[in-house]
Amino acid sequence: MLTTATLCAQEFHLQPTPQEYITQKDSVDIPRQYQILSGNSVQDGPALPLLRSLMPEEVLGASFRVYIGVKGDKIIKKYQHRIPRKSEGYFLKIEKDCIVIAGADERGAYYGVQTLAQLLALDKLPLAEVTDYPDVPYRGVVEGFYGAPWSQEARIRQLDFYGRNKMNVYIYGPKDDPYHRTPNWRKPYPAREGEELKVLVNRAKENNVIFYWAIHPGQDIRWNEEDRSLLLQKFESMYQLGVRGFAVFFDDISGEGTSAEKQVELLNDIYHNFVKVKGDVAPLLMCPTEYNRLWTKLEGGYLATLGGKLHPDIGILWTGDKVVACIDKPTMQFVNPLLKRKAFIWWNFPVSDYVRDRLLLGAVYGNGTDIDDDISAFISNPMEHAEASKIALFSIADYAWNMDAYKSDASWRRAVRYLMPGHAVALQVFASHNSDLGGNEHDFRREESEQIRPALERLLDAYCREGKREVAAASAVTEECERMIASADLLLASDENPALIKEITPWLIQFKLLGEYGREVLCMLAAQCDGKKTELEKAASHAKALQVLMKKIDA
Ligand code: 14T
Repeated sequence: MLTTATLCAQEFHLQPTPQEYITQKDSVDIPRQYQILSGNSVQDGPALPLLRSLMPEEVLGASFRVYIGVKGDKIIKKYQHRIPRKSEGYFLKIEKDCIVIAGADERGAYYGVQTLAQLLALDKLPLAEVTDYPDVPYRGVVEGFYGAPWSQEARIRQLDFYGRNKMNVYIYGPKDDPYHRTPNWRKPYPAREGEELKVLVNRAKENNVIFYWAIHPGQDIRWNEEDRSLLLQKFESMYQLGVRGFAVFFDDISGEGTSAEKQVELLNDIYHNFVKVKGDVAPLLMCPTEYNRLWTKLEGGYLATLGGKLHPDIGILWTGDKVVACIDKPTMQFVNPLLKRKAFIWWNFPVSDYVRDRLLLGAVYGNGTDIDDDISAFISNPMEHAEASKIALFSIADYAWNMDAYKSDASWRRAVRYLMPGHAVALQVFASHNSDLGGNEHDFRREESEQIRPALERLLDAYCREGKREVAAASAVTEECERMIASADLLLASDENPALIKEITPWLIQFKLLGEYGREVLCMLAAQCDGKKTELEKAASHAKALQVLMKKIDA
């Protein structure tokens, strides 16, 4: 029999999947007392506070030692040559009497600590060496959807989630924040909202996430000195709140605002007179009006103007061949030469603002695993349901960190387990049936209910062609209906992840009704085939009632 410890070790998988993880059979007890020896370069960032929060019983002079530093720091000199030559890379080594965390830079050291945090959740620390770095420089999320913006609490949980999943960017740009867009982009935030943003900015820093604040002025901007200066004043007020990343969005607008020449002039001006002057601000970003291939009018020269005239250090967002599309090599081969830089990918998944009755809880698949060298970023636009979005975000973090190793289905299952370890089976059943978007304006579809499809097809086929009930298929479908009902009940009754359950409750109620409905339909089929008239009528009236209930929830 497997012991709990070995079970843990077997199911254990570092997230996001590291580039190289070598373990020995041997392990070491989690040290009770230890001494931390830290290099100069980690004195200011969040790496050391995180390490101290994980290992709170620091004792001066203890024999077990934890070395943490950045390339160039004396304290980790011996391990210098083991640090990957990649930004945000790190080398982590666990020995019998010491732990070494050596980062290529401060964020690298921080990610080394995040990896250690995952290992510390095991019963014993495996003797291990991790050599790791991200494939894509910027990984994260753009809160860029239409609909109810995320709550303060949801955003705080998101930022912690990004830190743990080694995502380094959060772009604030909810379409329904009036101070982000027309009409109020010119005005500073009222005091209360400003204070809340300040809290988020600090939380982002604790998680080593760049908090980008985006402005969306295009619908009513006048290309004059007054609006230029109002925009810079707004950025200045955000800088005062602690923001150190800025973006200007020109998507989904019409009229004057769409001029490439004017947009370029404004962005280059912000670059020279704000970003460069401040000196401590992350790369400036812009979302073009023609932000996907379908909307690109090459004759108009819009993208060529951006490519040729926008300062090369300014990142350009791109959603791919369509508004909603997966990203592959041809996507990048089209756009990069036009932009004259590596596009900053804004992936419109799992955003659901154009299919609001759906939850997009399916696996993340369809993006090329050979595009790491063609993109400067892979950023996801999620659902207005923050917690539910984490299923996709978990795998997006995994994909963008290590494309070669990315396994869509395994990553999806780990995401589900991560969100509700105690109810992973139930949540997996629910997610597997809540993946597709249905028909939609962007023709973007996802696999759904794959595990039951063969049985469903056999059942339908036998019934439609021969009027027969295929027994094995019928019982497989009935069992799936029972699983749906039980999963819905387990999740509705659970207090494991209240924020998630709250978001998905209407869909859980519907899911249970759908399971019950399916079960009744199968009863009808059995009764009909056996010539049992009363039973058929009984099941039919129940099925009809369930249909009425489902219509109500739908509405
Ligand atoms: F900025 C862009 F990259 C972008 O994707 N903009 C919006 C985005 O805010 C929204 O969440 C997303 C998905 O609906 O698509 C863009 O919004 C649209 C897209 C359309 F095709 C708005 C109207 C459309 F007709």
